[in-house]
Amino acid sequence: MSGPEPRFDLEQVRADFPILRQIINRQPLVYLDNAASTQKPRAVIDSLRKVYEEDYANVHRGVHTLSQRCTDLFEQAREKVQAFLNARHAHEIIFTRGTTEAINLVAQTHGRQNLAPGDEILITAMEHHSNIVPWQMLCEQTGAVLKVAPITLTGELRLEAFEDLLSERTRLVSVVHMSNALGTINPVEPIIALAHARGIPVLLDGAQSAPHMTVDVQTLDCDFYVFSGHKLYGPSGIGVLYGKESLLKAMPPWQGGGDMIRRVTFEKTEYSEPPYKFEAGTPNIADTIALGAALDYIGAIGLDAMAEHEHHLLAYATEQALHIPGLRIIGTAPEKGAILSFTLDRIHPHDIGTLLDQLGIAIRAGHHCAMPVMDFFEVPATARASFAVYNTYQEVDVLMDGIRQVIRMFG
Ligand code: C6P
Repeated sequence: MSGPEPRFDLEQVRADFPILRQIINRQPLVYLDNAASTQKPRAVIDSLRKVYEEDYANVHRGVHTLSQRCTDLFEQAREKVQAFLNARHAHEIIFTRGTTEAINLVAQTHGRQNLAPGDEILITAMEHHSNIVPWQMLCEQTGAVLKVAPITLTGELRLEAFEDLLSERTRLVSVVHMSNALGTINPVEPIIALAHARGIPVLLDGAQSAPHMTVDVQTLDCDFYVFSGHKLYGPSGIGVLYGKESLLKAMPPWQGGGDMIRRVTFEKTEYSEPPYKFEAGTPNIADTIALGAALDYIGAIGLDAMAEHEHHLLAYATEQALHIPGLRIIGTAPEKGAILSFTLDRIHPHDIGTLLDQLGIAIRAGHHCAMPVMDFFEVPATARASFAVYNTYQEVDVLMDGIRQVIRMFG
């Protein structure tokens, strides 16, 4: 049980997450399924309760005090996201249900508007289904073609092959910042530079990067960046699309309804400006405000200190895993986030997941919504342990002991 001490009070952080005190299957819970969704700190739970007990009303509509107060809290959350991503303007932040909805929004607005038959969208071979299927649907609708940049056996993007696939027909590049199946952190700076040199906009899928590294959308100069609140200690059902002002202004609206209009007559409707143009209907008010509380919580600890701790946990877990006979790590890129995907000889990942659960250890087993990645590595699925701010070296030890027990049980 060893590794550098975190730069924050880990015991205090653990105490902030009430769910972590649970006993699961007669064992203290060891929660290592953070890439799927993180647990919620008291500050987020309290924020939700406070909104519903003290501040709740519909937003952007009422002249009454509660509606104005709730609107202020809602718009403050937008400003917190703006600061979190260092976006130039608050109106570049659009609230969605999550990463999936944000990518679909871009596909059906920017994509529909800009793609013609024969045009190309370039993704990579390590994408989550959320960054594959919306583009396939768009291709069916427009006659565009989906191109896929290959990866290596370590799980890294082949950058030269990516560059070769950029053609004069490429209209959009959409790339995962950090892979959920492999942990790979993609070299997004050169990816963006290569695409921009040809005038091609770039979307970054930040579902896994936002919780684990500081992202500055102005420095990166990405055109779109998307993430989900629930992987970032916030509630589920709330996520973010960041888009550059000029792109958002040029995009048509997505859904029609209340809040996204300036004036409606039966003959013609004038739309609002971004972000409201893309936020039709009553939004997810309380969860948006609680996402703001999650960002405050992260800010108080410091995302860099969190990332450093998670990196140490990953290094420790990787080093321990390498000593386990028959364990194969899937995803060995030098630049990796806090994800350990693995298989065991002759034991199906679902059995690993089920048996570890009996020991109180929560991991994810499956294809992780990245079936093409599984196909590439010729595995049906992997077992995946993923780390968050509240995990400890001792929990890594419990995981490794658990894996050894699983191997013993299968003889
Ligand atoms: N990955 C995982 O266990 P949503 O479901 O919209 O919040 O996020 C989708 C998504 C998109 N891109 C990446 C890289 C992701 O990791 C995810 C969600 C979870 O790995 C659930 S499949």
